[in-house]
Amino acid sequence: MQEARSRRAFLAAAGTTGTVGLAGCLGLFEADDYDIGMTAVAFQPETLTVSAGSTVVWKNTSSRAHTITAYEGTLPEGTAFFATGGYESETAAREAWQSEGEGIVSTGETFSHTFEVPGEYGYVCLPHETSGMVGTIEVTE
Ligand SMILES: [Cu+2]
Repeated sequence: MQEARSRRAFLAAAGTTGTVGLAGCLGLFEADDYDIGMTAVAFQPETLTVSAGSTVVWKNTSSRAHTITAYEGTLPEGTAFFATGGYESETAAREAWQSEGEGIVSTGETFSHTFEVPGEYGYVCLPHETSGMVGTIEVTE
């Protein structure tokens, strides 16, 4: 979360600095406020490639509630599980969603995670798993 705040602070600062004669560009900074958006039943883009140490920001750009839940079995060795709601395992995240509808990202909300270890990370939106709402983060050296 700290990285996300730093990033947003940076973007805000960049927008402010660019105000002189570049007011038209402010919209670009806003649009770049996240890396992965969400439609009704899809992550966009579905696959994102970043370099190790990058913080990825998801934003719910749709009118529906979604989750970002790592597929635990796909995570590179030694990396931490990640999920909206802060659960420590895929099982816990699934139970919270199925029993209480918890762990969701509502419209306009963001979630971020920093990827330190190269490899492929699969994740899913639990409410729309059957609709194929899955994504992959490819982390390069
Ligand atoms: Cu979804």
